Amino acid sequence: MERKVISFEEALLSLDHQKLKALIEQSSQTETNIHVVENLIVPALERIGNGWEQGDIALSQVYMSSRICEELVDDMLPVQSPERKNQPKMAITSLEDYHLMGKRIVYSVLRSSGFELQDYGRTTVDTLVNKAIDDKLQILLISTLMLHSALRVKEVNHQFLQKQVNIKIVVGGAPFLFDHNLWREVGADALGKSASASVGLISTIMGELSS
Ligand code: B12
Repeated sequence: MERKVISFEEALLSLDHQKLKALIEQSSQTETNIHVVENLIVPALERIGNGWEQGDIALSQVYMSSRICEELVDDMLPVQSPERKNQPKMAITSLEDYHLMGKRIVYSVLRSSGFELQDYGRTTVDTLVNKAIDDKLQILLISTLMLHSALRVKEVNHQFLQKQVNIKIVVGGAPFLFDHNLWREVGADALGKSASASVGLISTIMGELSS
C-alpha cells in the first residue's frame, strides 16, 4: 500500500487526474470505498501536509490536492443511504476551521451506514452552542485540524455545562491524533480516530443514552 500511496501523492502533485482514477479503481477491486479513502487518499494528503511543513511543497499544491480529493471522495462516498436507522438527534460541524474534508467523510460514512444527521458546515463556538441547543441535539460531532480550533471545544463543553444541557461531544481530526489525551482535556465524551470508527462510536453512545 505504501507504494500506492506514494504514486497517489505524485499523481496529486502533478494534477494527473487519469492516474488518480486508475489508482482508485485498482484499489477498489480489493477494498471498500471507505477503506480506499482511509488507506490511500488520507495518507497521501498527510504526506503532502508533511512535505509542506518541511518546505518541500507549496501551499497551493496542498490546496489543489485537497480540492481534487474532495471531488474524488464526493464521487466515492454516497451522501445518502436509502435506509435510515432509529437514532438520536445529531449533527456534525467543523469548528472554527477551514479543513472540511474530515467532516465531509464522517458525514458521508454515517449517512451511508443509515444514520441521519445534520451538517452544520463551519461554525463558531457561540453559533454552534445556540444551534445545538435549539435543535435539541443529543450527539454533536466536531472535526478540527488546527490545534487552536481543537482547544475551542473546551468552550463548547463549558457552555453546555453552564446551560445545563446534556449533549454528548464526539471529536476527531489531526490534533486529537497527535495528542492522545487532548479529547479528555477539552471535555469531549469520545474520540473518533477515523471516519469508519464513528459508526461504532455512535452505536455505543446510543446504547448509553437508552440505558
Ligand atoms: C488539505 C490541508 C489543507 C487544505 C484544506 C482544504 C479543505 N477543504 O479541507 C488548505 C490548503 C485550505 C489548508 C489550509 C491551512 N492549513 Co492545512 N492541512 C491540510 C492537510 C495536508 C490535510 C488535511 C486533510 O484534509 N486530511 C484528510 C482528512 C480526510 O483527514 P482528517 O481531517 O484527519 O479526517 C480523518 C480522521 O481524522 C477522522 N476525523 C476527522 N474529523 C473527525 C470528526 C469526528 C467526529 C470523527 C469521529 C472522526 C473524524 O476521519 C477522517 C477520515 O478518516 C493537513 C495535514 C495533516 N496531517 O492532517 C494540513 C494541516 C491540518 N494544516 C495546517 C495548517 C497550519 C494550515 C494553515 C494555517 C496554513 C496556512 N499557513 O495558511 C491553513 C489554515 C486553514 C484554516 N484556518 O482552517 C496544519 C495544522 C497544524 C496545527 N497544529 O494546528 C496541518 C496539520 C499541516 C502541518 N503538518 O502543519 N490545509
